[in-house]
Amino acid sequence: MAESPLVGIIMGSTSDWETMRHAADALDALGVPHEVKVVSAHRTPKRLYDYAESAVERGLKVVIAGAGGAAHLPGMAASMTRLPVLGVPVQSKALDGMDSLLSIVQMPGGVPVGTLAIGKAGATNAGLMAAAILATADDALAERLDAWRAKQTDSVAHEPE
Ligand code: RP5
Repeated sequence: MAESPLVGIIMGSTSDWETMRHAADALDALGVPHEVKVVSAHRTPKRLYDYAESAVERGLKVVIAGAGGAAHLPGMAASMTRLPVLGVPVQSKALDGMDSLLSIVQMPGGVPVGTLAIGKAGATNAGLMAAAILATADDALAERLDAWRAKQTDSVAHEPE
C-alpha cells in the first residue's frame, strides 16, 4: 500500500502543473509522500472548502498551494486549516506573476501564508521547505535533506567552464 501523503500540493488549474510539478519533484527526490490535486478558489470553491477542512484529519502536515493571477487559493486554504500553507505565485501571462505574488504575499495579520518566489524556483523551494518542516520531527528525512543539500553544494563549480 502506498504511504499516506504528508504534503498536499494543490493548484488552481491544470495549467499550473508545469510550474507545480517542481514542488512534487523536490518531494520525490527526498522521499516525502504527497498528493497532487487541482482545487480552484474561484471555479471549485466547494472542493477547496472540503479539501482544507479535511486536511488535518486526513494526516496532511503541510499544504503547498500554487495559483496565478488573482491568486486567492493559498490564502483561502490557510483560512480553513491550521496546517502551514506555502504559497507559490505562478507566472501569469498578463502581469508576469507580479499579480500572483502580491495576491499571495499580502495576507492580513492573523492568517499566514509562507510565500515563495514566482514560478519554478518558488515551486522547488516550496517542496524543499515542506520537507524541512517535516524534517524537524523525522530524523531519517533530516538525513536525506542534509545529503541533498551537500550534493547540491558539491555540484557547484569553482570556475565557469
Ligand atoms: C488561476 O488562474 C490558476 O491558478 C491559473 O494560474 C490561472 C489561469 O487558469 P487557466 O485559465 O489556465 O485555467 O486560477
